[in-house]
Amino acid sequence: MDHTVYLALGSNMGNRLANLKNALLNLTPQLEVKAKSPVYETPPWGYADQPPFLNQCVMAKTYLEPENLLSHLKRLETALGREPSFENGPRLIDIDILFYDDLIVNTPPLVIPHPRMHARGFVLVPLNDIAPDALHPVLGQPVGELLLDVERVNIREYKGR
Ligand code: PH2
Ligand code: MG
Ligand code: MG
Repeated sequence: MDHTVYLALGSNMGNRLANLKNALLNLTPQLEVKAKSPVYETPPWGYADQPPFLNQCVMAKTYLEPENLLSHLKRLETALGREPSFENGPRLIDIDILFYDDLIVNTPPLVIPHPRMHARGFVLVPLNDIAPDALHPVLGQPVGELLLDVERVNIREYKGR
């Protein structure tokens, strides 16, 4: 478990909270989750005509190399019931790699840090709860500083129903 990774989870279909919980439970044994942010309800970004998302970030340790981590996460998304959608469209579960140590990778489909994370409140708000000082290896700024520049209207901690 010698690598530190930050992941972003999102769901806006079905039982959203259960989808996030199931995803976390199924990260093991390849990953050990060390910190979890609160869950936030967030307005859909990129394509407005869809239900609100629940979003959460976690820090985990893993022995998987980046390519194998990506395959593990994609396999898990499918196992949890995710079906193909369109770009920014509704999804049962999305698990994105934000940071992998301080590595920079640009070999699509693997792009680390996540290419749009620094502009998205639904990522930075929960990430800031667990890692305000984590440095974005491309931009050289800590998460807490990136957060100052993003829209965070209607991003609220989700208390469930
Ligand atoms: N994910 C997207 C597109 N838009 N909006 C919110 N609020 N949360 C998401 O996780 C999200 C999104 C594509 O992955
Ligand atoms: Mg994704
Ligand atoms: Mg995503």
